[in-house]
Amino acid sequence: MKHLFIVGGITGSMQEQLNGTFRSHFLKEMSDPAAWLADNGDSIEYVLTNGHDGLRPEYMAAMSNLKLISNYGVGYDAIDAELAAQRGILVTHTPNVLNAEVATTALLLMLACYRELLANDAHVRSGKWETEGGTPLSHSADNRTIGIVGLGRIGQAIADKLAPFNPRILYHSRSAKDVPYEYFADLTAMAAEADVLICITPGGAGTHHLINQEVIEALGPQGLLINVARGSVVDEAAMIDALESGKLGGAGLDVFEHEPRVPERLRALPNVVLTPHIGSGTVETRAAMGQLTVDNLLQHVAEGSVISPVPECADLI
Ligand code: NAP
Ligand code: 8YV
Repeated sequence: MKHLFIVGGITGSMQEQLNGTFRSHFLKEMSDPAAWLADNGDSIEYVLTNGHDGLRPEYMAAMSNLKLISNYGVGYDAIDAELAAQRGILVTHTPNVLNAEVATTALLLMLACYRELLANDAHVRSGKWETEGGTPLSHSADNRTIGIVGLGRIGQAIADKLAPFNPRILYHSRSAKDVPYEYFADLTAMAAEADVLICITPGGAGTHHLINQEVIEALGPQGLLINVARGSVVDEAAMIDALESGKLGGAGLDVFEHEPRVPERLRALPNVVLTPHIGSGTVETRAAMGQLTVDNLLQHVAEGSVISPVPECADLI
């Protein structure tokens, strides 16, 4: 049996599939993880974690024989993949199987903002429709200029899913792609041109506060900011200031800088729609992600290879 260190929770189906090959050690069941790792760290060859928790550097350091970190999620900014690669440790993640779901979440937030879904729902529930009449007209989501920040796997799925809304699609990423959309190397210029910005880059140092005050104010009083990437990509304080002062029209947010803590000022705003990091959070998509997470582990034990390594580890294969 191989020893598997599990950070966070896993589904029953994942556990069942792991049982024949691994002896699982759950971080959440350890009263003193540092002491446990001091005694047992050398036996751990495999880690299963997720995009929220990653793997703390001191835990990784305590696992001298670690071979593979399998991440239940596509974003792995909470794992130091470069350090892992230097140590010869493979990191795998779950690309592609969640593209459509996260794209749906981005559209859900955009549509809820434009069509004032929350205010309209609250109006009916309160009984005011009967006593006071209908609500003010909302705004159309059709025929908008939409700037996608990060036109990767999910960004492309968002563009595809937007098609029936007849958008003009702009995009910003580190390099231009062979796609029929307008590329903007300058994010502020794209924000000035767009009605909506949809953020779907990775998190981490490279994108920290990419959406800053200048970008937010360029998006403007009628503009809508949708963030399904990572909370760190947006300067949350600057965004809240702009939402409060009317310099930014509205926001649909699935991720937050210090989640699950969401500032009271943000929670109090009427011009935002907030969801608790549910981008990929359906039974169907989490099952597909869980399967790929497990398959990476099982294939490595059986054949020494993996299905979906992160780019930093490409040379290790
Ligand atoms: P991907 O295929 O690697 O695409 C990432 C895109 O971001 C690429 O277009 C890349 O541009 C761009 N990018 C990276 N660094 C950038 C920078 N500094 N400035 C501008 N653009 C930059 O990744 P993906 O599979 O689409 O996933 C994207 C991210 O979505 C994940 O890493 C995760 O953080 C987030 N996510 C969130 C949820 C959720 O539940 N809310 C679910 C899944 C994923 P280049 O191609 O030019 O390098
Ligand atoms: C998950 C995500 O919430 O894949 C990602 O990067 O952010 C989401 O799909 C998370 O990683 C699951 O643990």
